[in-house]
Amino acid sequence: MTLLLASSWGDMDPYFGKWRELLSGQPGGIEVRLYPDELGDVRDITAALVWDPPPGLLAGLPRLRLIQSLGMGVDHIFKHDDLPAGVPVARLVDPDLVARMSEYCVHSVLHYHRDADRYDRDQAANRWNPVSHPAASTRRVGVMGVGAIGADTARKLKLLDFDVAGWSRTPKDIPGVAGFHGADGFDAFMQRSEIIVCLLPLTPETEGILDARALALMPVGGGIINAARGGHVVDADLIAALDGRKLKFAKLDVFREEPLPKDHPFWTHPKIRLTPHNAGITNPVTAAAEVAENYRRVERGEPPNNIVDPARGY
Ligand code: NDP
Ligand code: OXD
Repeated sequence: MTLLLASSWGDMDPYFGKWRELLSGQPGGIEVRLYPDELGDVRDITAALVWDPPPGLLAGLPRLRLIQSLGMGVDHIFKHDDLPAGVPVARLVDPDLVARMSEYCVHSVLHYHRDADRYDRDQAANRWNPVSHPAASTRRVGVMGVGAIGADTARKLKLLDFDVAGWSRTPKDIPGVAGFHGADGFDAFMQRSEIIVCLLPLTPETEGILDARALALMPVGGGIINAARGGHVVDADLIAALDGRKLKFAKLDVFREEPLPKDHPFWTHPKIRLTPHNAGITNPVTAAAEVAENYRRVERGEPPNNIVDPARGY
């Protein structure tokens, strides 16, 4: 059995080199090849560890038994609709990555809750202007997607005393977090949420979910934090909501096109803060054991952990 590490991104060699070192060092060792230079005989490849795999690559591996995502999301695997039938797709569910993601979201919520930009502006103008801020218990935060990352984020925000709600496909029961679910629960969830934190997977159902209609439901002066996927936001609708004074801010880690094109209006918009899709970068040191475990499971003829449902897309 051999594992292929592949991505259609540019030079991933230093990162992939770290993965190879860690996977080779797992008990029993795992033979790792780096795409494209080390592809060799495709009949040797039984597992593929991928991020945005080159179109058609996976369908051309006749003995493939596992498609393992390098991240928690899997939209990058499903996007070309060219997967070999019957091969399970598994995602990472790494506590280290969950913690990095919820840290990013909590930090972003606190940034806006305490109006941090205002004090940057005041300092730049040598202006002493103390203002009392609302209590966290009166700040309504809505977490879209209450899965591994969303549930952790909601719990941490609750610990800070925010008034937190979650929206998911199926009902959830997180102590102290108001639950909304399904299409029927969407409008009420948006209407009560001053700060939206998007942590949904990108699927045909969630594509463009933060559009003009959804943003119009939010309270005036609210804002969104998107750490999920750029495809959740309709860019022009977000800019219109920010320019029209409906929304006060947007914090974005993910974009429809990445890297964000240099002439994209998000770069210079005064109400947008952005980061380069690094809210949570998979750490091979913490995630390698999970990949190795899935590799061993398919080697023994068992299903891998954290299989994704292709029909749902997550
Ligand atoms: P999970 O699969 O654990 O959770 C997804 C949540 O979204 C679930 O609560 C699910 O509902 C809900 N959901 C899915 N579809 C719908 C729908 N149509 N309507 C309502 N709710 C829906 O995902 P994770 O928490 O692990 O990850 C979320 C996303 O975060 C990833 O897909 C990825 O895109 C992004 N991510 C971004 C990173 C970054 O660096 N920016 C790093 C890691 C992840 P239910 O529970 O009912 O099924
Ligand atoms: C992921 C990501 O899905 O880093 O893990 O975006």
